[in-house]
Amino acid sequence: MIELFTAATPNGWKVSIALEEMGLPYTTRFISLGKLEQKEEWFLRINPNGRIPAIIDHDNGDFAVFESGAILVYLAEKTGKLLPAEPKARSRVLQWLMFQMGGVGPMMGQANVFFRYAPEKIPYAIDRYQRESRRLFEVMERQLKDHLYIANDEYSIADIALHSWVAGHEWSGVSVDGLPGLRRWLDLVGSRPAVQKGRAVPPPLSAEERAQTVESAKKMLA
Ligand SMILES: N[C@@H](CCC(=O)N[C@@H](CS)C(=O)NCC(=O)O)C(=O)O
Repeated sequence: MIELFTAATPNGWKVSIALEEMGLPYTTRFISLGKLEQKEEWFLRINPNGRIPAIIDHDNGDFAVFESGAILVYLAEKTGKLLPAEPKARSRVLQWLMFQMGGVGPMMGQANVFFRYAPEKIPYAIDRYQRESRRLFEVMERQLKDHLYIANDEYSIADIALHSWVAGHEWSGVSVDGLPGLRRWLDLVGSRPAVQKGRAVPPPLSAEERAQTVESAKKMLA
């Protein structure tokens, strides 16, 4: 059984969606970011970076994996699903996965920080990260106008990783106007039952928990 340590955020949803898609049984351990549980000593032994998500594979000698991209690859290799074996097709999936991990995630993450949480509004920083996110969406548009899915016309872990972030474009203040291929793909991936199920893990925060998480984020960033 896989034990998933997660919270209701894009990086967390990547893993719950993948587990749902792959039909792997798992238990969920909700980590309260509001209470900074991710920085506690017991959790740092699972993820030295002190962030969610992480997994422990209890069917593989209690093997722990952190970093959402590495978790997606681990689960794909474990099940033989959503990551092709043929070298070129596999490389294309990994290229788009890295594009998410090194580009879309960090840029949208920083857009959220400066647009939503920073104690002072710094227009240059907000603009910089929103514009860079939009540029990355335009890169995706060029690919998605001729391809059903992002890597190979076949659904993969790269779609899971990218969709988890891009679906939150409104929260980041980044428009998808004028990007018909991206919008089609957002609807296509978003309509998958496993995506909807995975995005509901863990259940949405109460208003109080949400306020506490926002306050903690603001304190960490002050
Ligand atoms: N590169 C990491 C990023 C993980 C990450 O930033 N997680 C956020 C939630 S989406 C988190 O745990 N934030 C709390 C903190 O920074 O302490 C991954 O992809 O797993």
